[in-house]
Amino acid sequence: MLELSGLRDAIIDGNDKLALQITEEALRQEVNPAELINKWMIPAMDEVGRRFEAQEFFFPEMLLAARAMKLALEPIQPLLAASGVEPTGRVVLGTVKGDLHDIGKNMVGYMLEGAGFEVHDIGIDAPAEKFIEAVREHNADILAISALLTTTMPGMQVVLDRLDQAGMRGGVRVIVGGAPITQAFADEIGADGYGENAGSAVSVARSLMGKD
Ligand code: B12
Repeated sequence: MLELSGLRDAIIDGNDKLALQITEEALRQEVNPAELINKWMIPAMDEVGRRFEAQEFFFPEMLLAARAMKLALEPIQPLLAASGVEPTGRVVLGTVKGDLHDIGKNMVGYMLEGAGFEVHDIGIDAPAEKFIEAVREHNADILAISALLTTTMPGMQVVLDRLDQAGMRGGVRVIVGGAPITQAFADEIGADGYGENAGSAVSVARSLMGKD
């Protein structure tokens, strides 16, 4: 019998091939992708974070775990993004300047695509100007910004300020998220929405589009 705790352990151990193998087998056995992500994969990353904080893990271990997580997410991505419906809205998505974390951002992107949004991902370490240009280029309805470090959170305020200065703040709804972000922080910087996880990113985005 397939032991799904092996997926969590493979990610923590940075064993990307095993993590992928278990994920593929689980999907063949029709295990729900949401269960794989929420019960085994995200807790694995939380454990990696805990070990990093406790100095049991260092940067290389964290990087290997992230690689394993990303590889294991590959066969899940098309399932999250599968949707044939009309675009619900256009989203520009990115991680703020100075921040290289993108696993959670990517999951938000897949889920938004799955909910029918057209998603333009501008990647990681994105300066404010890059967000502004992308919003303009794609005529975005929603700008979704991710930050995983307490030191990069203020970069979100910079993006909002630049949007304001460019006279574009009224034309786009801004949603923010990432592990250190809270509703209080979102309110403080004047964002239109906050999502704790990829699922709530979708409900917030839908509600901002008036699609509740
Ligand atoms: C993997 C990882 C890395 C990888 C990232 C690889 C990659 N491609 O992403 C690497 C090794 C590169 C890395 C580097 C660093 N990291 Co790191 N990292 C992590 C770790 C273990 C997991 C992050 C993750 O992927 N989580 C899983 C995903 C699914 O969750 P998530 O990102 O939170 O996303 C969800 C929600 O937050 C939300 N969400 C995310 N974005 C958005 C956006 C919107 C709009 C919405 C609505 C929602 C939303 O939805 C997502 C899905 O549900 C965390 C610990 C942790 N548990 O968070 C530390 C952690 C974030 N890292 C940390 C640190 C310190 C660093 C480094 C500074 C380490 C160093 N000394 O160099 C560097 C910084 C590099 C940089 N400039 O960015 C600290 C941050 C502490 C702090 N207070 O700021 C943490 C918390 C570890 C710890 N406990 O100390 N890291």
